[in-house]
Amino acid sequence: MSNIVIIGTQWGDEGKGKIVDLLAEYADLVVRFQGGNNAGHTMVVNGEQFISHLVPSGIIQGKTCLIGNGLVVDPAVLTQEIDYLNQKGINVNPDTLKISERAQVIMPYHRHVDHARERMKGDKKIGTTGRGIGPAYEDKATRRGIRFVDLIDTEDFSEKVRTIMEEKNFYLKNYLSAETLDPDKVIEEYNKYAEILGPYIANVSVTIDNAIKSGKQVLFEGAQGTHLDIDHGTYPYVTSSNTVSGNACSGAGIGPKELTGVMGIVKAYTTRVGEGPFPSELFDDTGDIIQAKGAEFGATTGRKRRCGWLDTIILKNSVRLNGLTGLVITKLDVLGGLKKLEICTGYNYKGQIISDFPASLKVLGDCKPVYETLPGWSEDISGVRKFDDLPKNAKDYIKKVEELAGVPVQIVSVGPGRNETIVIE
Ligand code: 2SA
Ligand code: GDP
Ligand code: MG
Repeated sequence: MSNIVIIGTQWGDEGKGKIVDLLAEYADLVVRFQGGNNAGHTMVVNGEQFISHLVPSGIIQGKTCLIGNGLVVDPAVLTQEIDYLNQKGINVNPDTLKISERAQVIMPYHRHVDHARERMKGDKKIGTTGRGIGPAYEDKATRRGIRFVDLIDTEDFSEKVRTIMEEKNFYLKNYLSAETLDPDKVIEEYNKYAEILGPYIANVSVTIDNAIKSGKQVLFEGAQGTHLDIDHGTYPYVTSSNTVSGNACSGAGIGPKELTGVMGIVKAYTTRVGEGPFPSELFDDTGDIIQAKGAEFGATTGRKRRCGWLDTIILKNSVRLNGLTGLVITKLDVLGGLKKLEICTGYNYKGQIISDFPASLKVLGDCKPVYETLPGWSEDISGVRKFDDLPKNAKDYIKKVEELAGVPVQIVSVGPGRNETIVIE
């Protein structure tokens, strides 16, 4: 390993947390570079489950974890998460966790605006996580955001918050018919976070640069998935950050020549949480079986995830957009027991076969998946640790994914536990 980026190839929840935790054994630093506490990354070690929203998944392996400048961070959630992890015996302190001074701070009005907008949109809602992610990135882009370096400058912070909140309260009240917020209370609450989190704030870009220069290995942890990317996803049904591998550079503050590989995590089937098109979605018993067996519920909001067959149009889009050098197939165990498995290999759009992911949601909405059918397997594969010990049909499924993607499958995950893993030599 050297400096590898871990990316979700689908619509998130591919099992990035598990794989980052697994690979963190070989890393010195683990860095998040985008998103916020919309993410929910699950790790299971010796039967114990950990869910992290902001702290990189390398923390369980005791690695130094960095929150890059590209994130929007809710300090209320981060302080709670630090406490939660420490209570579980994981050592989180200013030596093991650093927050970029340039990361954006999620404020209570971001959450309020997120909720109120979704409410107003009714059935046209995006299905956001309600964590204020979009409004925080919006303020960053319009240069009204507050960064961690601003949070700890308490005098300036109060002034900034008062000015911004005049506008926010006007907007909340008059445009969104939502509750307004008291700036004094917000300032008081956030001054407490500044005190707690102050020692964690650092120049993360310099920390990474120094580590790379001294021969250390860095793992970059993507959140959400490629098709939730603000530029390349199913816009507007996307999140508000770039989720593709290229953003590991700008969101962590390093140059592209430092990256040595990009590993794409692909769930053996497809899931999506929130609204938006999903060509291979299943609305039948098979979809329900996968949802139940895969325990497909949002790790942040608890929402039921929509389920469907593996879509290799999406996978190939991810291969190109992220420059994938390797694949990890997760949740292969979940497909066990299904008589036949479908893999989407093309879209039929009004009688024409499309093999590139369309930008227009109208076109995507009219695309019917073209499937290749493969035989399933009945065995429970969760105890398998070697590729050769898998049932033939499971091996054929993996080889088919590899052939369609044109990228080698390096790891197969057969259960949520760290050890429920097959490394392909
Ligand atoms: P947002 O909150 O503005 O980022 O929402 C915009 C869209 O992005 C989707 N999104 C996600 N999709 C999958 N998983 C995510 N994390 C959680 C998880 C989700 C949960 O790990 O399960 O618990 O509901 C995540 N975060 C954002 C979101 O559903 C919208 O479609
Ligand atoms: P992330 O956002 O990509 O980190 O994924 P999530 O943690 O939101 O969702 C993945 C879920 O699948 C979690 O509950 C994991 O514990 C679980 N999981 C990961 N890999 C496997 C696997 O190979 N098999 C099974 N059955 N569950 C898995
Ligand atoms: Mg998740």
